[in-house]
Amino acid sequence: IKIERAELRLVHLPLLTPFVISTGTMTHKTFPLLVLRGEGVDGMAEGVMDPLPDYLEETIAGALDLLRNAVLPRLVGLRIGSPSDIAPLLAPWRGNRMAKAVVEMAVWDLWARSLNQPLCHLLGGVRDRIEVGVSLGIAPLDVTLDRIAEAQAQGYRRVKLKIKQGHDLTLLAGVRAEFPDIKLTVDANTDYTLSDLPVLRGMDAFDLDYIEQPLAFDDILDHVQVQAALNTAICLDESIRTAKDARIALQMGAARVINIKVGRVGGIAEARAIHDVSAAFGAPVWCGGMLESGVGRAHNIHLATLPNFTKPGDTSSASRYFARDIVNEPLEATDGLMPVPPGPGIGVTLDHVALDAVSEVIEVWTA
Ligand code: OSB
Ligand code: MG
Repeated sequence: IKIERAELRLVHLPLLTPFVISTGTMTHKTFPLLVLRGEGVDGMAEGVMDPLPDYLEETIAGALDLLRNAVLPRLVGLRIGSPSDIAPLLAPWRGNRMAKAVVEMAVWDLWARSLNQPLCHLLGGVRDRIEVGVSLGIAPLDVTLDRIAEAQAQGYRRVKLKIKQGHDLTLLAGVRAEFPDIKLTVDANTDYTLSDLPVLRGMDAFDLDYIEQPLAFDDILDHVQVQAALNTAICLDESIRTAKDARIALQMGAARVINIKVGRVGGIAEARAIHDVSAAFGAPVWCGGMLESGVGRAHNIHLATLPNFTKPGDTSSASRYFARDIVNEPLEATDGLMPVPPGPGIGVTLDHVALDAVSEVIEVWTA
């Protein structure tokens, strides 16, 4: 397929509820959206980098610069036989995996649509709906208890609580007093250090399925010490950018579970490689989220149909995040199961009226 046109937009979508994690508060989801066209079909993807580098190093400004100046001018006009054909365009540039993922994922969607195949079929997915839970931001105990009760009533398969220093063991005791049996996890988004080992060890008392990313975003080695000191499994998110990172982390015992976010690791090829190396180590993976719009959400759902995604992911109903999404298809879970949107590619189409109201076109390239 020949890539005939690329349109890069910046989308600014208000969140229904501010999302609070240890590193800060999000009130809007701002992201670059890339739409590629070829042979009469559109392929699309969104970026998961933030306005400021508070989750990982990449920023929206940096990503737009790389895409506009280095990648997209060379992508448009290219004829590809499969998504791996764009690798030479991305390989020269160091890091910037979130920016690269936007391009790679849009090419996969375009390719799948040109073949009239759902993306999950081309990936080797093994299910047509995925198990999902909710990720609950930092809030007082009473608010958290109400949110858990609501998630339980809606059938979500696990609850992940955001924690930070000083908002951890007491919160967990309060939650376990009300909900002794729910599948529960916590995510520290890097807020602890090795000197907090006693607090982390205290979490063993709460029957957590795993503790996500307790230490620094660029650490693997110190997590080995945490994992060795705890009964609870450690899950790595920020620390894992590549299949090599995953291999080293699992080999050294830094974690027993991996959170795969396709937008974090540079795209579908790297996400599959992380999935495969984790399976080889007998380590389950699950699909994380970055509060994506329907475009990124649909990509996540398709990826999570791969066989080793055996723990519930973060891809909950779009209506939990946004009053109005930018895609036409509702992405809603029932009984904790999110159906794969059917149809070619990622299975969703842009709602252009909704999109125009919340976005600006940054640049368009044509062959
Ligand atoms: O660490 O998983 C994370 C959101 C923004 C930044 C980091 C994270 C998250 C989430 C939200 O946990 C998951 C979701 O509901 O999309
Ligand atoms: Mg996380």
